[in-house]
Amino acid sequence: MSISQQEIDALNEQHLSAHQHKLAYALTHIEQSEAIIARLEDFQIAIPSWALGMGGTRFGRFPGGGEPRSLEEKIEDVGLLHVLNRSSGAISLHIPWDIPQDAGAIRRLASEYGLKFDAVNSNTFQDQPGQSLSYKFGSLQHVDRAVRKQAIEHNIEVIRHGIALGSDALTVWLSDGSCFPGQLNFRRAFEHTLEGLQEIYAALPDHWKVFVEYKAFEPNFYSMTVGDWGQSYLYASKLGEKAYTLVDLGHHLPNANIEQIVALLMMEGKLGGFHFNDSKYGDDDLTVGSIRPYQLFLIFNELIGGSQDNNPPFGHKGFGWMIDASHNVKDPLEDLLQAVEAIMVTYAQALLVDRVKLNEAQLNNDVVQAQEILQTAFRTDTRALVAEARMRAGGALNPLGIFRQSEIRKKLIAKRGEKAIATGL
Ligand code: RM4
Ligand code: MN
Ligand code: MN
Repeated sequence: MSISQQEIDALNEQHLSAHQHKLAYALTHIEQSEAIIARLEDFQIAIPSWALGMGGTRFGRFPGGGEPRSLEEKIEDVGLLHVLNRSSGAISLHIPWDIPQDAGAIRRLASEYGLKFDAVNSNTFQDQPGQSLSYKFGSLQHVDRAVRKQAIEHNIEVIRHGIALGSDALTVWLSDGSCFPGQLNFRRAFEHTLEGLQEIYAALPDHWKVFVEYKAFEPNFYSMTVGDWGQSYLYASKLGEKAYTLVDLGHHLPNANIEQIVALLMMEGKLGGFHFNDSKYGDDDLTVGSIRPYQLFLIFNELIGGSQDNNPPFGHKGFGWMIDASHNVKDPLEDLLQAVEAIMVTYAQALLVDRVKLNEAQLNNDVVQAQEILQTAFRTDTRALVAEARMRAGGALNPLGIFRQSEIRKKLIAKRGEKAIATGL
Protein backbone atom coordinates (compact mmCIF):
# COMPACT_ATOMS: atom_id res chain seq x y z
CA MET A 1 0.00 0.00 0.00
CA SER A 2 1.68 3.15 -1.12
CA ILE A 3 0.84 6.58 -2.49
CA SER A 4 2.58 7.77 -5.62
CA GLN A 5 4.28 11.13 -5.90
CA GLN A 6 1.83 12.10 -8.68
CA GLU A 7 -1.09 11.37 -6.37
CA ILE A 8 0.44 13.52 -3.64
CA ASP A 9 1.20 16.34 -6.08
CA ALA A 10 -2.31 16.21 -7.48
CA LEU A 11 -3.87 16.34 -4.02
CA ASN A 12 -1.47 19.12 -2.99
CA GLU A 13 -2.77 21.15 -5.93
CA GLN A 14 -6.22 21.17 -4.32
CA HIS A 15 -4.83 22.66 -1.10
CA LEU A 16 -2.27 24.93 -2.72
CA SER A 17 -4.01 28.26 -2.90
CA ALA A 18 -5.24 28.11 0.71
CA HIS A 19 -1.71 27.16 1.77
CA GLN A 20 -0.08 29.98 -0.17
CA HIS A 21 -2.36 32.45 1.47
CA LYS A 22 -1.41 31.25 4.96
CA LEU A 23 2.25 31.03 4.04
CA ALA A 24 2.32 34.60 2.72
CA TYR A 25 0.96 35.76 6.07
CA ALA A 26 3.53 33.72 8.00
CA LEU A 27 6.42 34.95 5.84
CA THR A 28 5.58 38.57 6.48
CA HIS A 29 5.18 38.07 10.22
CA ILE A 30 7.95 35.61 10.98
CA GLU A 31 11.35 37.00 10.11
CA GLN A 32 13.27 33.75 10.42
CA SER A 33 10.80 31.79 8.28
CA GLU A 34 13.30 30.47 5.73
CA ALA A 35 15.77 29.32 8.40
CA ILE A 36 12.97 27.58 10.28
CA ILE A 37 11.71 25.82 7.15
CA ALA A 38 15.23 24.54 6.50
CA ARG A 39 15.53 23.16 10.05
CA LEU A 40 12.13 21.48 9.75
CA GLU A 41 13.06 19.82 6.48
CA ASP A 42 16.01 18.14 8.21
CA PHE A 43 14.15 16.91 11.25
CA GLN A 44 13.19 13.23 11.45
CA ILE A 45 11.22 11.43 14.13
CA ALA A 46 11.28 7.67 14.46
CA ILE A 47 8.07 5.66 14.54
CA PRO A 48 7.86 2.77 17.00
CA SER A 49 6.84 -0.51 15.44
CA TRP A 50 4.40 -1.18 18.31
CA ALA A 51 2.35 1.96 17.64
CA LEU A 52 1.14 0.81 14.22
CA GLY A 53 -1.63 -1.38 15.58
CA MET A 54 -4.31 -0.65 18.14
CA GLY A 55 -3.13 -0.79 21.69
CA GLY A 56 -5.48 -1.70 24.44
CA THR A 57 -5.86 -1.64 28.15
CA ARG A 58 -5.95 -4.48 30.62
CA PHE A 59 -9.73 -4.28 30.26
CA GLY A 60 -9.95 -4.80 26.55
CA ARG A 61 -8.72 -4.15 23.07
CA PHE A 62 -10.71 -2.96 20.09
CA PRO A 63 -8.84 -3.71 16.87
CA GLY A 64 -9.38 -1.23 14.07
CA GLY A 65 -8.75 -3.50 11.09
CA GLY A 66 -5.99 -3.54 8.50
CA GLU A 67 -3.25 -3.64 11.10
CA PRO A 68 0.19 -4.74 9.92
CA ARG A 69 0.56 -8.51 10.30
CA SER A 70 4.31 -8.72 9.91
CA LEU A 71 7.47 -6.69 10.20
CA GLU A 72 7.33 -6.13 6.43
CA GLU A 73 3.86 -4.60 6.75
CA LYS A 74 4.97 -2.44 9.66
CA ILE A 75 7.77 -1.08 7.48
CA GLU A 76 5.22 -0.50 4.72
CA ASP A 77 3.08 1.54 7.14
CA VAL A 78 5.99 3.69 8.28
CA GLY A 79 6.93 4.12 4.62
CA LEU A 80 3.43 5.43 4.02
CA LEU A 81 3.71 7.95 6.86
CA HIS A 82 7.08 9.05 5.53
CA VAL A 83 5.79 9.54 2.00
CA LEU A 84 3.07 11.77 3.42
CA ASN A 85 5.07 13.85 5.88
CA ARG A 86 8.73 13.28 4.89
CA SER A 87 9.62 13.43 8.59
CA SER A 88 9.13 9.82 9.67
CA GLY A 89 12.24 8.38 8.08
CA ALA A 90 13.07 5.85 10.79
CA ILE A 91 11.51 2.89 12.56
CA SER A 92 12.27 1.63 16.03
CA LEU A 93 11.87 -2.10 16.60
CA HIS A 94 10.96 -3.97 19.74
CA ILE A 95 12.51 -7.42 20.15
CA PRO A 96 11.09 -10.08 20.31
CA TRP A 97 7.92 -8.55 18.87
CA ASP A 98 9.72 -7.77 15.60
CA ILE A 99 12.52 -10.28 15.08
CA PRO A 100 13.71 -9.96 11.47
CA GLN A 101 14.00 -13.39 9.86
CA ASP A 102 16.24 -12.10 7.11
CA ALA A 103 17.94 -8.90 8.23
CA GLY A 104 19.40 -8.18 4.78
CA ALA A 105 16.00 -8.37 3.10
CA ILE A 106 14.38 -6.24 5.82
CA ARG A 107 17.12 -3.66 5.50
CA ARG A 108 16.66 -3.50 1.75
CA LEU A 109 12.91 -3.18 2.11
CA ALA A 110 13.31 -0.31 4.59
CA SER A 111 15.74 1.51 2.35
CA GLU A 112 13.32 1.24 -0.57
CA TYR A 113 10.98 3.34 1.57
CA GLY A 114 13.83 5.67 2.57
CA LEU A 115 13.74 4.39 6.16
CA LYS A 116 16.55 3.86 8.67
CA PHE A 117 16.50 1.77 11.81
CA ASP A 118 16.42 3.83 14.96
CA ALA A 119 17.16 2.49 18.46
CA VAL A 120 16.30 -1.16 19.05
CA ASN A 121 14.33 -1.96 22.19
CA SER A 122 14.73 -4.97 24.44
CA ASN A 123 11.89 -6.57 26.33
CA THR A 124 12.37 -8.15 29.72
CA PHE A 125 9.00 -7.02 31.01
CA GLN A 126 7.12 -10.00 29.57
CA ASP A 127 7.83 -13.71 29.65
CA GLN A 128 8.03 -15.15 26.16
CA PRO A 129 6.72 -18.58 25.17
CA GLY A 130 9.40 -21.18 25.77
CA GLN A 131 11.49 -18.90 27.97
CA SER A 132 13.12 -20.93 30.72
CA LEU A 133 13.08 -18.44 33.63
CA SER A 134 10.44 -15.90 34.61
CA TYR A 135 10.74 -12.11 34.99
CA LYS A 136 7.91 -12.03 37.52
CA PHE A 137 10.29 -10.64 40.15
CA GLY A 138 12.39 -8.58 37.82
CA SER A 139 15.06 -9.10 35.21
CA LEU A 140 18.39 -7.34 35.71
CA GLN A 141 17.60 -6.74 39.40
CA HIS A 142 16.65 -10.36 40.08
CA VAL A 143 18.06 -12.15 43.13
CA ASP A 144 18.85 -15.19 40.95
CA ARG A 145 21.94 -14.77 38.79
CA ALA A 146 20.49 -17.16 36.20
CA VAL A 147 17.53 -14.83 35.57
CA ARG A 148 19.86 -11.84 35.34
CA LYS A 149 22.02 -13.73 32.88
CA GLN A 150 19.02 -14.55 30.72
CA ALA A 151 18.06 -10.85 30.62
CA ILE A 152 21.63 -9.79 29.80
CA GLU A 153 21.83 -12.32 26.98
CA HIS A 154 18.52 -11.11 25.60
CA ASN A 155 19.83 -7.53 25.47
CA ILE A 156 23.02 -8.67 23.73
CA GLU A 157 20.87 -10.56 21.24
CA VAL A 158 18.92 -7.34 20.61
CA ILE A 159 22.19 -5.50 19.94
CA ARG A 160 23.06 -8.21 17.39
CA HIS A 161 19.75 -7.71 15.60
CA GLY A 162 20.38 -3.97 15.67
CA ILE A 163 23.84 -4.35 14.14
CA ALA A 164 22.43 -6.46 11.33
CA LEU A 165 19.87 -3.73 10.59
CA GLY A 166 22.29 -0.80 10.79
CA SER A 167 20.85 0.64 13.99
CA ASP A 168 23.21 2.40 16.41
CA ALA A 169 21.44 2.49 19.75
CA LEU A 170 19.82 0.22 22.30
CA THR A 171 17.00 1.42 24.53
CA VAL A 172 16.63 -0.44 27.78
CA TRP A 173 13.40 0.05 29.62
CA LEU A 174 13.12 -2.15 32.70
CA SER A 175 9.88 -2.81 34.49
CA ASP A 176 11.96 -4.02 37.47
CA GLY A 177 10.92 -2.87 40.90
CA SER A 178 8.65 -3.99 43.69
CA CYS A 179 4.99 -3.82 44.61
CA PHE A 180 5.26 -3.88 48.39
CA PRO A 181 7.53 -2.41 51.06
CA GLY A 182 10.10 -4.94 52.16
CA GLN A 183 9.89 -6.96 48.95
CA LEU A 184 13.17 -5.66 47.60
CA ASN A 185 16.54 -4.67 48.94
CA PHE A 186 16.92 -1.40 47.01
CA ARG A 187 20.71 -1.35 47.12
CA ARG A 188 21.06 -4.94 46.00
CA ALA A 189 18.55 -4.35 43.20
CA PHE A 190 20.54 -1.31 42.05
CA GLU A 191 23.86 -3.14 42.16
CA HIS A 192 22.54 -6.13 40.23
CA THR A 193 20.99 -3.86 37.64
CA LEU A 194 24.18 -1.88 37.27
CA GLU A 195 26.25 -5.07 36.85
CA GLY A 196 23.83 -6.30 34.20
CA LEU A 197 23.89 -3.00 32.35
CA GLN A 198 27.69 -3.05 32.47
CA GLU A 199 27.76 -6.45 30.75
CA ILE A 200 25.33 -5.17 28.12
CA TYR A 201 27.36 -1.98 27.71
CA ALA A 202 30.48 -4.06 27.07
CA ALA A 203 28.72 -5.65 24.09
CA LEU A 204 27.98 -2.31 22.39
CA PRO A 205 29.85 -1.56 19.18
CA ASP A 206 32.07 1.53 19.39
CA HIS A 207 29.73 3.95 17.67
CA TRP A 208 26.62 2.77 19.57
CA LYS A 209 24.74 4.41 22.42
CA VAL A 210 22.63 2.86 25.14
CA PHE A 211 19.60 4.76 26.43
CA VAL A 212 18.51 4.04 29.99
CA GLU A 213 14.81 4.84 30.16
CA TYR A 214 13.18 5.57 33.51
CA LYS A 215 9.62 5.33 34.67
CA ALA A 216 8.03 6.40 37.95
CA PHE A 217 5.57 3.55 38.39
CA GLU A 218 3.84 0.67 36.61
CA PRO A 219 3.93 -2.27 36.41
CA ASN A 220 5.54 -2.05 39.81
CA PHE A 221 3.67 0.21 42.18
CA TYR A 222 5.87 0.61 45.23
CA SER A 223 9.33 1.08 43.73
CA MET A 224 10.90 1.11 40.29
CA THR A 225 14.56 0.22 39.99
CA VAL A 226 15.03 2.87 37.29
CA GLY A 227 12.31 5.13 38.65
CA ASP A 228 13.39 8.64 37.78
CA TRP A 229 15.97 10.70 35.94
CA GLY A 230 18.27 10.72 38.97
CA GLN A 231 18.51 6.96 39.01
CA SER A 232 18.88 6.77 35.26
CA TYR A 233 21.61 9.41 35.41
CA LEU A 234 23.38 7.40 38.09
CA TYR A 235 23.42 4.28 35.91
CA ALA A 236 24.38 6.25 32.81
CA SER A 237 27.29 8.01 34.52
CA LYS A 238 28.61 4.82 36.05
CA LEU A 239 28.35 3.02 32.72
CA GLY A 240 30.37 5.50 30.67
CA GLU A 241 30.24 7.87 27.75
CA LYS A 242 28.08 5.71 25.50
CA ALA A 243 25.27 5.67 28.06
CA TYR A 244 22.56 8.32 28.20
CA THR A 245 19.27 9.00 29.92
CA LEU A 246 16.13 8.72 27.82
CA VAL A 247 13.15 10.89 28.71
CA ASP A 248 9.73 9.41 28.01
CA LEU A 249 7.32 12.27 28.59
CA GLY A 250 4.72 10.01 30.20
CA HIS A 251 7.04 8.47 32.77
CA HIS A 252 6.97 11.13 35.48
CA LEU A 253 4.94 11.74 38.58
CA PRO A 254 2.14 14.28 37.98
CA ASN A 255 3.27 17.85 37.36
CA ALA A 256 6.98 17.04 37.23
CA ASN A 257 8.99 19.83 35.66
CA ILE A 258 10.23 17.89 32.64
CA GLU A 259 11.80 20.90 30.95
CA GLN A 260 14.06 21.42 33.95
CA ILE A 261 15.08 17.76 33.88
CA VAL A 262 15.89 18.15 30.19
CA ALA A 263 17.97 21.29 30.79
CA LEU A 264 20.09 19.69 33.50
CA LEU A 265 20.63 16.38 31.73
CA MET A 266 21.71 18.30 28.67
CA MET A 267 24.07 20.46 30.67
CA GLU A 268 25.74 17.25 31.86
CA GLY A 269 25.94 15.84 28.32
CA LYS A 270 23.76 12.92 29.39
CA LEU A 271 20.47 13.52 27.62
CA GLY A 272 20.12 10.85 24.95
CA GLY A 273 16.69 11.32 23.50
CA PHE A 274 12.95 11.27 23.87
CA HIS A 275 9.91 9.12 23.73
CA PHE A 276 7.17 11.56 22.78
CA ASN A 277 3.66 11.15 24.08
CA ASP A 278 1.37 13.05 26.40
CA SER A 279 -0.40 12.27 29.61
CA LYS A 280 -2.94 13.57 32.02
CA TYR A 281 -2.41 11.06 34.80
CA GLY A 282 0.56 8.80 34.20
CA ASP A 283 1.88 6.64 31.40
CA ASP A 284 -1.26 7.31 29.38
CA ASP A 285 0.54 7.17 26.03
CA LEU A 286 -1.73 9.85 24.56
CA THR A 287 -0.79 11.80 21.46
CA VAL A 288 2.07 14.20 22.06
CA GLY A 289 0.81 17.77 22.36
CA SER A 290 -2.80 16.74 22.95
CA ILE A 291 -2.91 17.53 26.66
CA ARG A 292 -0.01 19.85 27.51
CA PRO A 293 1.24 21.59 24.39
CA TYR A 294 2.91 24.34 26.44
CA GLN A 295 5.02 21.79 28.28
CA LEU A 296 6.20 20.40 24.96
CA PHE A 297 7.09 23.91 23.85
CA LEU A 298 9.05 24.56 27.04
CA ILE A 299 11.00 21.33 26.49
CA PHE A 300 11.94 22.38 22.95
CA ASN A 301 12.82 25.79 24.28
CA GLU A 302 15.37 24.18 26.62
CA LEU A 303 16.70 21.97 23.84
CA ILE A 304 17.31 24.91 21.56
CA GLY A 305 18.63 27.15 24.31
CA GLY A 306 20.93 24.48 25.71
CA SER A 307 22.42 23.26 22.42
CA GLN A 308 26.05 22.44 22.98
CA ASP A 309 28.84 20.83 20.99
CA ASN A 310 29.31 17.80 23.22
CA ASN A 311 25.61 16.92 23.27
CA PRO A 312 23.81 18.42 20.28
CA PRO A 313 20.08 17.72 20.18
CA PHE A 314 19.49 18.14 16.46
CA GLY A 315 21.40 17.03 13.41
CA HIS A 316 23.35 13.98 12.45
CA LYS A 317 24.91 12.92 15.74
CA GLY A 318 21.99 14.26 17.72
CA PHE A 319 19.42 12.75 20.03
CA GLY A 320 17.14 9.80 19.55
CA TRP A 321 13.75 11.29 18.65
CA MET A 322 10.96 8.85 18.87
CA ILE A 323 7.25 8.65 19.40
CA ASP A 324 6.11 6.17 22.02
CA ALA A 325 2.36 6.03 22.15
CA SER A 326 -0.44 3.56 22.06
CA HIS A 327 -3.84 4.13 20.58
CA ASN A 328 -6.98 2.73 22.05
CA VAL A 329 -9.56 4.68 20.10
CA LYS A 330 -7.83 6.46 17.19
CA ASP A 331 -6.63 5.08 13.89
CA PRO A 332 -2.94 4.49 14.70
CA LEU A 333 -1.66 5.94 11.42
CA GLU A 334 -3.79 9.05 11.71
CA ASP A 335 -2.60 9.45 15.26
CA LEU A 336 1.05 9.19 14.25
CA LEU A 337 0.53 11.85 11.59
CA GLN A 338 -0.93 14.12 14.26
CA ALA A 339 1.97 13.34 16.60
CA VAL A 340 4.69 14.21 14.09
CA GLU A 341 2.81 17.39 13.15
CA ALA A 342 2.54 18.43 16.80
CA ILE A 343 6.28 17.97 17.30
CA MET A 344 7.14 19.95 14.17
CA VAL A 345 4.79 22.81 14.99
CA THR A 346 6.23 23.05 18.49
CA TYR A 347 9.83 22.83 17.36
CA ALA A 348 9.16 25.74 14.99
CA GLN A 349 7.54 27.76 17.78
CA ALA A 350 10.52 27.20 20.06
CA LEU A 351 12.86 28.39 17.30
CA LEU A 352 11.02 31.71 17.46
CA VAL A 353 11.98 32.50 21.05
CA ASP A 354 14.03 35.66 21.20
CA ARG A 355 16.93 34.30 23.22
CA VAL A 356 18.82 37.56 23.57
CA LYS A 357 15.78 39.30 25.03
CA LEU A 358 14.93 36.31 27.21
CA ASN A 359 18.42 36.33 28.66
CA GLU A 360 18.16 40.07 29.31
CA ALA A 361 14.81 39.62 31.03
CA GLN A 362 16.25 36.86 33.21
CA LEU A 363 19.26 38.96 34.20
CA ASN A 364 16.95 41.85 35.08
CA ASN A 365 14.53 39.64 36.98
CA ASP A 366 11.85 40.86 34.58
CA VAL A 367 9.44 38.02 35.09
CA VAL A 368 6.64 39.62 33.12
CA GLN A 369 8.82 40.20 30.09
CA ALA A 370 10.18 36.62 30.23
CA GLN A 371 6.64 35.27 30.11
CA GLU A 372 5.73 37.62 27.25
CA ILE A 373 8.68 36.40 25.20
CA LEU A 374 7.87 32.72 25.68
CA GLN A 375 4.16 33.07 25.11
CA THR A 376 4.56 35.27 22.05
CA ALA A 377 6.53 32.44 20.45
CA PHE A 378 4.16 29.76 21.72
CA ARG A 379 1.11 31.54 20.37
CA THR A 380 2.52 32.02 16.89
CA ASP A 381 0.85 29.84 14.29
CA THR A 382 3.70 27.92 12.63
CA ARG A 383 1.55 25.42 10.75
CA ALA A 384 2.08 27.04 7.36
CA LEU A 385 5.87 26.81 7.80
CA VAL A 386 5.59 23.14 8.70
CA ALA A 387 3.39 22.46 5.68
CA GLU A 388 5.75 24.36 3.41
CA ALA A 389 8.76 22.37 4.71
CA ARG A 390 6.87 19.17 4.09
CA MET A 391 5.90 20.15 0.56
CA ARG A 392 9.43 21.22 -0.34
CA ALA A 393 10.63 17.80 0.83
CA GLY A 394 8.10 16.13 -1.51
CA GLY A 395 5.45 15.39 1.09
CA ALA A 396 1.80 16.28 1.45
CA LEU A 397 0.51 19.72 2.39
CA ASN A 398 -2.15 18.04 4.44
CA PRO A 399 -1.11 14.46 5.31
CA LEU A 400 -4.16 13.66 7.40
CA GLY A 401 -6.47 15.05 4.73
CA ILE A 402 -4.85 12.89 2.06
CA PHE A 403 -4.96 9.84 4.31
CA ARG A 404 -8.71 10.28 4.56
CA GLN A 405 -9.35 11.44 0.99
CA SER A 406 -7.48 8.43 -0.42
CA GLU A 407 -9.31 6.13 1.99
CA ILE A 408 -6.08 4.50 3.01
CA ARG A 409 -7.47 2.63 5.99
CA LYS A 410 -10.21 1.14 3.81
CA LYS A 411 -7.58 -0.06 1.37
CA LEU A 412 -5.47 -1.53 4.16
CA ILE A 413 -8.48 -3.40 5.51
CA ALA A 414 -9.26 -4.73 2.05
CA LYS A 415 -5.72 -6.01 1.75
CA ARG A 416 -5.00 -7.25 5.25
CA GLY A 417 -8.44 -7.99 6.60
CA GLU A 418 -10.72 -6.70 9.30
CA LYS A 419 -9.21 -8.96 11.93
CA ALA A 420 -5.50 -8.34 11.28
CA ILE A 421 -3.77 -7.74 14.60
CA ALA A 422 -0.30 -6.28 14.97
CA THR A 423 2.19 -7.68 17.46
CA GLY A 424 3.02 -5.39 20.33
CA LEU A 425 1.20 -4.08 23.32
C1 RM4 B 1 7.04 1.23 28.38
C2 RM4 B 1 8.15 2.16 27.93
C3 RM4 B 1 8.98 1.61 26.81
C4 RM4 B 1 8.17 0.91 25.78
C5 RM4 B 1 7.16 -0.04 26.37
C6 RM4 B 1 6.32 -0.68 25.31
O1 RM4 B 1 6.14 1.89 29.22
O2 RM4 B 1 7.62 3.40 27.58
O3 RM4 B 1 9.71 2.63 26.20
O4 RM4 B 1 9.10 0.18 25.03
O5 RM4 B 1 6.35 0.67 27.28
MN1 MN C 1 8.94 4.73 26.39
MN1 MN D 1 5.71 4.14 28.59
